[in-house]
Amino acid sequence: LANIEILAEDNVNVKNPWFPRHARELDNCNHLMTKYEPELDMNHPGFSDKVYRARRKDIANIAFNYKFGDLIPKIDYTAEEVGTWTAVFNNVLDLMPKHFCMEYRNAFKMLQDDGIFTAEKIPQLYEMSDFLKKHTGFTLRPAAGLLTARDFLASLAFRVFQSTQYIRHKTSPFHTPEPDYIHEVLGHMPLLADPSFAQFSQELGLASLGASDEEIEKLSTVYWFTVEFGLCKEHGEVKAYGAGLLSAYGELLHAVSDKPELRPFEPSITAVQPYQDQEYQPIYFVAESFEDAKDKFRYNITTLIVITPVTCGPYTFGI
Ligand code: TIH
Ligand code: FE2
Repeated sequence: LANIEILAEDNVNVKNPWFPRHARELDNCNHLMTKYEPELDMNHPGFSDKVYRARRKDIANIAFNYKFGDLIPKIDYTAEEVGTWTAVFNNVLDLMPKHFCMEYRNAFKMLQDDGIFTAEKIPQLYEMSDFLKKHTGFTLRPAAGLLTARDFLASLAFRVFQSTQYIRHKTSPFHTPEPDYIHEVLGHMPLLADPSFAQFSQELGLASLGASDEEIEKLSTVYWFTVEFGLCKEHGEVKAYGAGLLSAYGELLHAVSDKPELRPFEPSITAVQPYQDQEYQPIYFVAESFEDAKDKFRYNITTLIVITPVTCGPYTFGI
């Protein structure tokens, strides 16, 4: 843990903050938020499970030692971890036809056809990274836990998605308070193979480079209500595309019930909507489509934040 600096959550108003200019500089974008770790949160399902906590530490060490360009190490998942995967995977198979958006269903099928997605084994991070690289150029790198919004968003600018590798505690397969590998693989990764979605994700990331903490807060709120908990329309029906819904069936069923309030996705409104992560969302934003969400974001972003014109790696962004 020695090489990890923990940032205070209220580290606000930094002027001209440093930001990465190349994917290799993401080696410095590994600051963790500690709020849900099993060590610290008494409500965490793994709080009193010593074996679970030790396993989490071992897996986190892979991320702490990882450097840009390294091969992603293989993890031998235990039978217990695979059991948790199987339970969530089978749930996704049940819910997907009716409730998950078409882009997700298409990518899921490709992953099944490639033999990467099966109920019996947890795909390795490097397999998922190779798959995404072929489709949209996204690559994956191991993260030790929940990263600060600034670091997480910065990686998206380079089409890099930082992924945890540990598995949620076996006592709560259908909902975890923090991201885990099942959430990353079944929630996020299929959509990162979709070109429009990948582009939208990258543009959120590019907008974050050089942003103030206040601006980062707006961008991470947009991220929260789209990439994590977004709904979209499909032939007049409302479908889920947010990863926090796709990997957690309790919240998915809540989102598509008549309980929550649904509002149209509108970046300037969405970006300032307060949210919480303790309970199911009371409000969701509905996009017309990914193309529409991407265009709305692109054309309204300058009303939300002052864009730092950047040329970083192969990408240029600005006005
Ligand atoms: N609640 C999600 C799940 O159980 O898969 C994980 C998270 C999504 C967003 C924050 S934590
Ligand atoms: Fe997530």
